[in-house]
Amino acid sequence: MTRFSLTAAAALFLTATSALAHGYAAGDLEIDHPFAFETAQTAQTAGGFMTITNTGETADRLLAVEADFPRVELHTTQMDGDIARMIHLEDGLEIPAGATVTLQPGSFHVMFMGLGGDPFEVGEEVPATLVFQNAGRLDVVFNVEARAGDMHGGHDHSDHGDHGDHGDHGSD
Ligand SMILES: [Cu+2]
Repeated sequence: MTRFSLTAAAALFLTATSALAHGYAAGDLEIDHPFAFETAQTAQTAGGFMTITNTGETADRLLAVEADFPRVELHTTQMDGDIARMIHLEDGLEIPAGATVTLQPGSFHVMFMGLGGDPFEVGEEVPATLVFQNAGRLDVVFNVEARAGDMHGGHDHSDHGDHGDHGDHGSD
């Protein structure tokens, strides 16, 4: 990689860009745009999302995510009739060779647990370490973003089908 000194303007540009999308690499894995949604004031949990691509020829496994909370777990969401249930992936999440695994609302996610009165706020950056079986440990930052459905102050339109299901994690 070419090294060069950044002018102030370029540094500002890079900072602004990285707020919108950011990525990481570890071994054969590419991790794109870890983010979380802002939470309600009283929320005890928050979901973390990202895309993980395995460009190699060997499967890897996201074993754990470490961050400064009482618990951090890997979950998946399964529909049980009309009820979305979160299931703790105790063996982690496989990232098959040549595959892209997307952690997203209604599916796989990182669950930050025990927020304890310190909600996630838009613009906040949550440092975490991803622990992979083969690729090892990777420090990343989850950017906290606004919930799309809340930007205009309401849920009048129901065109985001799974948004509400994932929204509160209240039963966790
Ligand atoms: Cu969860």
